[in-house]
Amino acid sequence: GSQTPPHIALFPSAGMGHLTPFLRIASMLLSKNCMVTLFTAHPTVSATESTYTSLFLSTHPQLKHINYQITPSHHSNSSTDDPFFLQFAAISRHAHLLHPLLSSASPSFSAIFSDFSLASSITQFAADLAIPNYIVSTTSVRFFSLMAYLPILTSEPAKLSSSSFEVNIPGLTPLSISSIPPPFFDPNHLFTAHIVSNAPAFSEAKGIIINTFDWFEPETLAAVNSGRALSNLPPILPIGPLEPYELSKDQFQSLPWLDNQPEESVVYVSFGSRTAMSKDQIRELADGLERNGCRFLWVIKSSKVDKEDNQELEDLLGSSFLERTQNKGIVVKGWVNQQEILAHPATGGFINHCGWNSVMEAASRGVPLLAWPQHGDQRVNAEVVENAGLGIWARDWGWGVERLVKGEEIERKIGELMKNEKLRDRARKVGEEARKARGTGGSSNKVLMGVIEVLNL
Ligand code: BUP
Repeated sequence: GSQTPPHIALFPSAGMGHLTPFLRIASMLLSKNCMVTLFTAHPTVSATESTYTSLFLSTHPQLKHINYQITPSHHSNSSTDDPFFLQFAAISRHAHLLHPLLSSASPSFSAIFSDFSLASSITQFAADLAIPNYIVSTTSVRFFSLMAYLPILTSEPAKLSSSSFEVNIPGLTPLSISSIPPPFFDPNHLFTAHIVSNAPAFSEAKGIIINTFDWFEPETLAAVNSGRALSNLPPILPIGPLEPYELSKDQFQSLPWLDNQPEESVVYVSFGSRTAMSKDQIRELADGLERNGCRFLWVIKSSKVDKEDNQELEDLLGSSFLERTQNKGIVVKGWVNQQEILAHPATGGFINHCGWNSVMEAASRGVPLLAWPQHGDQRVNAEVVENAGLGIWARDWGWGVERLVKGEEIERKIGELMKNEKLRDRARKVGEEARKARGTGGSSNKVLMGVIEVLNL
């Protein structure tokens, strides 16, 4: 190897679901004596992203940080008002700013790790500057495969029609049509167009780094890596579940309540950083929790982006719910330390939207899931969760926005989640397999060491 350590450029995209895996990768690379420069777009969509970045910098002083200024997109003439989709587009529009930042670095970059949503621009610069580019996928291999195949699906409408039964990607098990994100049926939707324009660049990458592990998605990984499916893709490199880095305690609301609950008795309820449920659905969920009588820790969001999130809990739930359930559960607003909650011995189940980071965090801790996907990759992820045996999925609850799921139905499913010994054992087994994968000699650890070895050449 060379004298100087490898220098890696990290390019995350918008949202905590995209930032989190990059910070975990940064921490891991630093611990393996790599130099790391993190590039972030300013302003961010949510305040949480800038808070996390600052916190991370303060605890990882070796990390170099470059903040580049962007002008946010506006939704007036676009197909969506989702602030995160708009930010993906804005970051891509400013990609030209990245070229000089990449070329002027000292020491020069040994590799780039970039979010899949930036693939097409970064690939060009990487080729131009002869820096190997690894794409980081922040979703399951299953959903990544769908994105990689999306240009073909949208170019032949017969292959992707809401009236068909399933979607076939040659070499992979078919995807149910009901799991395809609704925007994918509209080629002009910003989200669809964005993926279609980036997917062709996937094949130019040196590898696709994915936060998953062999045991969790064996079929899809084997099909793609053997070339039986999507043979144009470079190697898929499963290095997950990514190890969370230590978060400083005083930055989060502390939850002493959890410490006083019996082992594996509490249902943790959270739908991630970007899903806001309707008020009616929130009330039905409250009803379901109360009917079931389980202990719960519920993190509520009533708007998509943290800054606007100021509707009072009492408004949402009514003060009597909070009073009636005060011995059973707590409802919190704002950001919690999820990795700590999932690691807590009192946590026995997780009602979740199946954001991929949450899935991997639950997998590492062996906490069973009740999957309640809301949008995007989440139904495909839920299918992966179900197949791996980490959780149960009420398919007929739809996309969350499709219909109001009643308290009675929720009550029953919570019962299935919390009183099912088989599920609990299987989830524990998933946890063991996850720890094995990233431990010395484990599948993910070997893949990771392989990548670092190449960087050191
Ligand atoms: Br909310 C919340 N605390 O209060 P996902 C989330 N998280 O630590 P998302 C907290 O944010 P997409 C909170 O542990 C995970 O690492 C959580 O990522 C953490 O879902 C991350 O699970 C959230 O992938 O993204 O953000 O909804 O929609 O892209 O899946």
